[in-house]
Amino acid sequence: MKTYTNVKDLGSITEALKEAFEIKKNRFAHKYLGENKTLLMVFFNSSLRTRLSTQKAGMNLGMNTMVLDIQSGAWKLETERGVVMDGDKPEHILEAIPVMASYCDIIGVRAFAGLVDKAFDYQETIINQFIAYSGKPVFSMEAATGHPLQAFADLITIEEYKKTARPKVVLTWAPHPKALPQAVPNSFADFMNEADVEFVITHPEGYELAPQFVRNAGVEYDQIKAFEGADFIYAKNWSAYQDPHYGTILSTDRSWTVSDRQMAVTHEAHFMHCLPVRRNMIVSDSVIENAQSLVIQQAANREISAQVVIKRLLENTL
Ligand code: AN0
Ligand code: CP
Repeated sequence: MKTYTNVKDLGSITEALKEAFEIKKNRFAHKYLGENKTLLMVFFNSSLRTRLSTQKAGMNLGMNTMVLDIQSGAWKLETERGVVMDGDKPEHILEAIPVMASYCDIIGVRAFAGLVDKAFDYQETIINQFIAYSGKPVFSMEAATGHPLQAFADLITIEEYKKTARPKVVLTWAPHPKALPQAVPNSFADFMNEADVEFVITHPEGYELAPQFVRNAGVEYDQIKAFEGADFIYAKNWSAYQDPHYGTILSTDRSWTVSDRQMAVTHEAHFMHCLPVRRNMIVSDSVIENAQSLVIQQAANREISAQVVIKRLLENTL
C-alpha cells in the first residue's frame, strides 16, 4: 500500500479484518518492522484519539514518531498556488511538504474540509499535495472528504459485536451547534457499502451526502422507520453537502437527538459514534452510558486500524 485515503486502498476488507484481529491478539508481533523509521503526523486541526492511537500504533511497530501541530508553533501555511503572500501566512505548503518529508519515512495528515469551497474540499487539495510533493507514503488522519482510519476501526468494532451474519446498520444525522464536515459519514458509508450488512442512512431532507459515498444505500427520511429492527445505530452530525447550501447548517431539530425513544424500536441496537460527541445534542446521556454503547471500544480500535495501515505502508518502503 502506497497511500491510505479511502476503503479501496485496503483491497479485500476480509483480509484487512483478518490482519486487524491478528494485530489485536499480538500488537507487538512486528515490533522491529519500523526500526529506525520515522512517522510524522501533521495536524491542521485538533485531535485527541487520532493523535494518541496513531502514535501508539507507530510505537507498537518500533517507529520513532513526531507530531507537528500547524495551529500551534508552526508557521501558518498558504495552501493555494499563485497567491501573493502578503497576508498572515509566512510559509507556502509547497516548500513545507518536501521539507517535512526530508525528516521522515511515512506521513499522516489531518486536514479537515474548510466547508467554504466545495471543489477545493472534494478535490482533496491538501492531502493530494502531500501525496504529490512528499515522495513518501501518506495516509489520511481525516482529510476533507473522508476519515478512513475511523471507518476501518468502526468496521472492526461491528465485526466484533455483531450477533447476526448480516446486521442492519443505520447511519443517522443528529443536530450540532457548529457546521461539521461530511468526512466521517462519507467514510462510514464507503466502508458499510463494502461490508456484508444491510445499510440505511437517515437524515432530514437537504442533508443528502455525495452520491459516490451513498452508492446504493437506502436513504430514509423518517428516523423512526430507519431505526426499526436496527442492530447498530451510528450517529453523526454533518453539514449540508448539496448546493447551494454546502457547508451550512439546515436544521438543529433536537427531535433527531438519539435517545431512548428511538432506541426502543431497534433490535437492542448498539450505539456508535466516532467521538468527540456533544451529549444531549447528538445523543442522550442514557443512550451513551448504556451497556450497548460501543463508543469506547470504537476509540480503542483506532490503534488497531492505524497499525494495519502503518504496517502496510512500512512494508511498501522495505
Ligand atoms: C470532527 C468532524 O466532525 O469531522 C472530527 C470527528 C472525528 N468533529 C468535530 O470537529 C467536533
Ligand atoms: N474520532 C476522532 O478522530 O477523534 P479525534 O478528532 O479526537 O482524533
